[in-house]
Amino acid sequence: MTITAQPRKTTQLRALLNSKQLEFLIEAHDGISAKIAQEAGFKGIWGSGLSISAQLGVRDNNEASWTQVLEVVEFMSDATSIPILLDGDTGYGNFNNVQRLVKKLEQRGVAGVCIEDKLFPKTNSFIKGTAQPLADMDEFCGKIKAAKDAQSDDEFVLIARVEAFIAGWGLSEALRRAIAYYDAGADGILIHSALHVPDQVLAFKREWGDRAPVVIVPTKYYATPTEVFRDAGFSIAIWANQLIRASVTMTQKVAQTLMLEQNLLNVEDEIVPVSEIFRLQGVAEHQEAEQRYLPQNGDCGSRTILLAASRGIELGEFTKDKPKCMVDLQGEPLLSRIVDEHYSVGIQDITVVRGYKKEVVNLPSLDYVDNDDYDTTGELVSLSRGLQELPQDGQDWIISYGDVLFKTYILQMLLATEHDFVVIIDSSQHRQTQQIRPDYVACSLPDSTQAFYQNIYLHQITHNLGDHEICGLWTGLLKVSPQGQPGLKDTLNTLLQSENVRQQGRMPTLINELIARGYPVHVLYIKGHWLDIDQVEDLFKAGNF
Ligand code: SPV
Ligand code: MG
Repeated sequence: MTITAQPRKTTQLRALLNSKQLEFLIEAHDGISAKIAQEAGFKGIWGSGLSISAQLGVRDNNEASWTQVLEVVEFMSDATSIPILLDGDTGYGNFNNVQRLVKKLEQRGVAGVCIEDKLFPKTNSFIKGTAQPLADMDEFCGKIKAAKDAQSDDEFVLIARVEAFIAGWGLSEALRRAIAYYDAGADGILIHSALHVPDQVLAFKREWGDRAPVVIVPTKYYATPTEVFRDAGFSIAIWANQLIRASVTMTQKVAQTLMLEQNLLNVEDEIVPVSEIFRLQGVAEHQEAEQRYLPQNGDCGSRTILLAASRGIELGEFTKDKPKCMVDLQGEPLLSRIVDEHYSVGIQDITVVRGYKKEVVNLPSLDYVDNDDYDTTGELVSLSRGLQELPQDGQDWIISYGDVLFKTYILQMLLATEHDFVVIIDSSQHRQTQQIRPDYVACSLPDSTQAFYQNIYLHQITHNLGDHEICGLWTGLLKVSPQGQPGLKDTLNTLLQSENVRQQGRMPTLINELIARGYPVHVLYIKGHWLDIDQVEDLFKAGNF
């Protein structure tokens, strides 16, 4: 496959200028409007002096300094791959200033500049145009020569803008000047007119012929069919201020609505979502770059799914208006403590499955999935909802509950394992647990110093074990590797075909079924250092945990 490099921006602009068909430039005034112009399909951008000054909140009278304009146009250039023709006003000074301008524009990737034959500081052509003196023609020719001599890229474009009609002069003065500017080296002529009809620019073009490309700005004679410009043989038509006007229209409308209504409802559907701003800013590209360039030890490559849909009725009044995961632990919600534990071991992606009083489960930077049937379904339905939303991004899944706290070393141990299914078992918990149906486990080997060096497999999780069979209590933590994830999903989906499982199915049912299907589930033993918030007194324990 051959990769064709895009032509230089200067080459692109020159091609537009010399194209046999009518081409269009659209005004842009900042990075985002430039990007939008490019995405709309325009082949080039007009860096409008009017629009850039307007977006800076100043008049089009050279109130913004030329370096301030340069800064803006640099952002526009960086945001796009199409060429920009900068409206360089009168060149911001004499021949010397024009030379410096051209050099700086080339450095910033701007493909061309248009300079007009008025005096610095200029005024916009549509404000008392006839009161504006024109530049001395010979002095302006000197500027054109200076600009052409300053460019280091042969393709850099210099357009000379003739303001004779604007200043009240007739066709012969316009032609006299255009010829002089062309002879001085201009690559094209912009002939400007403030009439509501295109008569002046058409008359000019008839007399001018095809000596050099002619550019027009039909702001005032906007009603003219574009065919007229095509037939007349103009090179480029510039839509010179429509994007700033469009943004002012919407900005005024939204600001006024919000002022009046003090509510976002009536504007939300009228404006782009924040995600569109992110897209235009290139957030996706940045995220990819982070993967490539940032040390990955910050993000351990695991995602946690926290099952937190149930109320936690055992906590009585504490969970009247919030679910258990949001109960207060010394001034912060339980969920916040759990999230901090996960962050501290480098788990940055956390999905919380909400249900009861979901609206108050709203900590920032977490992904949320809702099980609105939390009242009539069990935790396996919540898990299934959560898993449906997860990207297939090669991360391990840590599945846990939204009401269990762990010392961080336990999470670290779990992250360090490489098996497909791993559970954390507390071997210090035997008959003393207060749970009604405790999740006791039978394993291939009870905890001991030897067990530390061996692969230990889970046989079963059930409350129904004889004393001698119990190797400990399942803590609620399960890790599933990317290789194990399809098996987990498949097993879960099969189980959920049973109405009984949908209503009451718990995680142990799923883990037991994985074992029954032949998936090895590895055991990591711990002794304490975790806390399941089941009763009111646990809240006090958790405060000191
Ligand atoms: C601009 O867009 O700044 C122009 C065109 O120079 S006009 O406003 O018509 O003068
Ligand atoms: Mg201008």
